[in-house]
Amino acid sequence: MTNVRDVSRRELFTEWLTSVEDHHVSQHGDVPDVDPANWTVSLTGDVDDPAEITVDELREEFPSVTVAHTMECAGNGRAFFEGDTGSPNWTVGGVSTAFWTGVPIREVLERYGALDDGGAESDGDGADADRTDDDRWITAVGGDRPTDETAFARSIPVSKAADDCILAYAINGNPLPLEHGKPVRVIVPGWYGVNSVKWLTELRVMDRMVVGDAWDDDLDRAHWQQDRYRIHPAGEEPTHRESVDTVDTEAQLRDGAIDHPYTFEQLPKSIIGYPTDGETVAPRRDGQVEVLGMAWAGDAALETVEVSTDGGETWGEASFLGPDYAGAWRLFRYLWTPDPGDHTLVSRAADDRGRRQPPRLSDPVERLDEAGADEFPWNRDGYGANASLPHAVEVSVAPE
Ligand SMILES: Nc1nc2c(c(=O)[nH]1)N[C@H]1C(S)=C(S)[C@@H](COP(=O)(O)O)O[C@H]1N2
Ligand SMILES: [Mo]
Repeated sequence: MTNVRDVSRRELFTEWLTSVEDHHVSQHGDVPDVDPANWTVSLTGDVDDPAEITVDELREEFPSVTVAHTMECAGNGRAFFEGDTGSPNWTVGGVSTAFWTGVPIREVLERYGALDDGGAESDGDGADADRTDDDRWITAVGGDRPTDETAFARSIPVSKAADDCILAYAINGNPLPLEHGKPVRVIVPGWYGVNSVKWLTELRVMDRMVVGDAWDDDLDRAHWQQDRYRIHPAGEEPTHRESVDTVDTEAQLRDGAIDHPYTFEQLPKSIIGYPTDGETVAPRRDGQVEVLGMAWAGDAALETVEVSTDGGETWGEASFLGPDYAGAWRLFRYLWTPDPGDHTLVSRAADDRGRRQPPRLSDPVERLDEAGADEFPWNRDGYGANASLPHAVEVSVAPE
């Protein structure tokens, strides 16, 4: 079961900041009972000084920063795939942008001796000699009320955690509401929402991502890392891995670099907010219509957004307006001088790594590499649906 707030209103893609009320909500189990005064985050695993940190300590004894983060659920857009690819059946409602305030994870790791110096000689223990923060992982565990034998946990590389991730206790300047992870959650800027663990109870520093038996109880903490949120066909169970060479979701897919890619970094994507689907618009006095939307590209920088007003035949470049924060979407604008009648508007984003939204989603495939070069592969749980054409809007232009 998944509990969601799906706010599939196209108009929201003209507003850079999402209000807390309009921010999508997603979790797989039940929201826990939370008593902030007695909540602690334990720091365990490969650290010099394991610790139990209270929420007051996080707020009062560590510096705080505010980061802008466009959080997209990996399943956003899965409604556009053929056939059943799981729930919630998002069209565009699973992406939002907010300011999150909290403690840089780097500060916590440094204070308790959990960061490495990049592989310098260690004193004797050979296993650690070549250890760097790129091949160590940090596993965040959520305090979700248990509904089965799984616990919600996600692993990210220590290098990413120490770079820009935070333990957030506020959203848009106010304390976290229960559904967004009260009293404290992880925020992983530029990565799919699943990595941003809510109701954080433990951070464990490990030499691999979570695979199974690192804890001595019977809860399965590997499920949400290894079995779900993987890009794979139907009828195939993802292989559990201890590590990956790249966290770029598209690079994992390319040429089958990694079996069953993980949904870490967000793929480039854009969504038109004005005009909305089915709308009839009247051009301004100068004959133009201002097409507006939002575009994002995970950890990469957006390079261009193009807009087509003929269903993807020809394209023109949009300009960017407004706020520009790493890890957050950008408002784009395209000035269009239309003829009266019906038009299909499409947008596509490209980033500075050369990644660009493909035009189509593939039909169901038995192997990911059966998808065409201009298609994002169908996958069982419907992740990563960033193709441009399915997100088109049909617009009528009124006669003058
Ligand atoms: N503890 C916990 N954290 C979680 C989840 C969950 O089920 N349990 N769901 C994840 C998913 S799939 C998403 S998309 C984001 C959504 O965060 P939000 O509800 O604040 O928008 O939370 C993530 N963090
Ligand atoms: Mo999600």
